[in-house]
Amino acid sequence: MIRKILPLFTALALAMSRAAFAESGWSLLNMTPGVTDISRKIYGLHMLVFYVCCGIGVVVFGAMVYSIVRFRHSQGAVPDTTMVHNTKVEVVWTIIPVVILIAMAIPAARTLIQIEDLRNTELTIRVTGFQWGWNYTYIASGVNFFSRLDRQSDAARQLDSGIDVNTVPHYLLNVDHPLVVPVDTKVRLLITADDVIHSWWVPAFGVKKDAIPGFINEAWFKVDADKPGVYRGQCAELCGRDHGFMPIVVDARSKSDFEAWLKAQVAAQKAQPPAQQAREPASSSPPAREAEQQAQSLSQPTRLAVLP
Ligand SMILES: [Cu+2]
Repeated sequence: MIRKILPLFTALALAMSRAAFAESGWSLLNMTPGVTDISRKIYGLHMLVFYVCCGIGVVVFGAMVYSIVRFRHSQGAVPDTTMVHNTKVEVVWTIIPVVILIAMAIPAARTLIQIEDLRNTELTIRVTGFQWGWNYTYIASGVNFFSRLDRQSDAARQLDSGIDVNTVPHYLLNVDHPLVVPVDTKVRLLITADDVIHSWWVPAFGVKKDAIPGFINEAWFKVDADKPGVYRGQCAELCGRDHGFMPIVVDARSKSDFEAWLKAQVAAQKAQPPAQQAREPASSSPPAREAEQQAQSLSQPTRLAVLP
């Protein structure tokens, strides 16, 4: 009877503890596996190293506690004052960490090489960070727009705004124009900046790359075909006063939805007279005019240099 009940009881206890763990919020402390192959690999590496650290901790502290208890003075232990070194032990405590480090370095290097592999990308987007927002250019189609903190968050964040930030959806994590990308497509980002160093960071994609003025950094991601959705990130490089107010939002859509969106953007861009193009964020316009438009529409003055 007990043999039958015990596995059931154990399974129930496990399920309950898992649910309690998820509800407690403790699971939020860990990294998430994300929605790309690379992000899952990074998560796997993180867990591997975490478990290795746990194992080392248990062995080292276990040996320490055992020695302290077993060889205590009250039990008649006498310290060996003559021993200065022990070659065997020294060889062992050198070889074991070296083996552990190599065992961790091999999968890490493999993933790093994959992260840097920018062959066979299908869509290229230039990402330009500025104080304080992002500009996206779809290289092949020329579609270009600014992506800044959404107006609701911007209004609520002002001193004495009187707006309860809890009423603002995705407070400080929402933008006016999200970056739209297709799922199941290898998207290449060319990341740069106009003024100071920023960093384009979307945890769910496993991408965090510095945006440096005068340099173009590359990164890529490929969102799982079955994971369209909205993914959020932030600037990850302290870039000045409003560093905390330049979130990133990526809208990953199905390939057909993306194509339709891109077509509409291109058509809208063509339909606009040149003067209007300079004012409309979802269109291509000369950087100097964009700077004017930025300065007018932002609540604080903004500087936007012409790209080199
Ligand atoms: Cu920044």
